Amino acid sequence: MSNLVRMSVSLDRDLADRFDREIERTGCPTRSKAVADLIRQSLVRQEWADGDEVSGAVIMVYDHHTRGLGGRLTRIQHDAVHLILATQHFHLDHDNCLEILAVKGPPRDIARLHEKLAAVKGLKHCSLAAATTGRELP
Ligand code: NI
Repeated sequence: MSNLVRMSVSLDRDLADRFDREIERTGCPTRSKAVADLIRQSLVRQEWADGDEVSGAVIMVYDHHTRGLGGRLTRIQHDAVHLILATQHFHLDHDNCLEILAVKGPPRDIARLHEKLAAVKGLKHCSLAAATTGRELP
C-alpha cells in the first residue's frame, strides 16, 4: 500500500500563481515536493521554538590578524564542547578565515552560543544555519 496521501487545497489565485512562479524559478520538480519542503521548514522552525534537540552550523569569517580574536573565539568554544560536534577552519586568503562549527543540542543553548560568538568584536560575519537532527522529521 502506498504511503502517499492525496490532499486538495484551495488557494487564492494570485498566491497560487506566485507559488508556481517560485517553483519554476527554483527548479523544484513538482508542486508536491515544494509543499512538502515548506511543511518540513515549518516543522524545523517549530523544533527550534520548542524542541529538545536540533542541529546546525555556526559560520564565521574573520581576519586572523585581529588582536585577541582567535583566543576569544576558542575560549567560547571550549565552554561549549558539549554542543560542538566538529569545527573546520579554512584559510580563505592571506588574511581571512572561514570557520564552521557543526553543532547539536538544545535549541536555546545553540542560539546562546551563536549570540556569544556573534558578540565577539572583530568578526566580519557570524551566522547560524538552523537545521534539524532529522529524528522527528519524516
Ligand atoms: Ni585561517
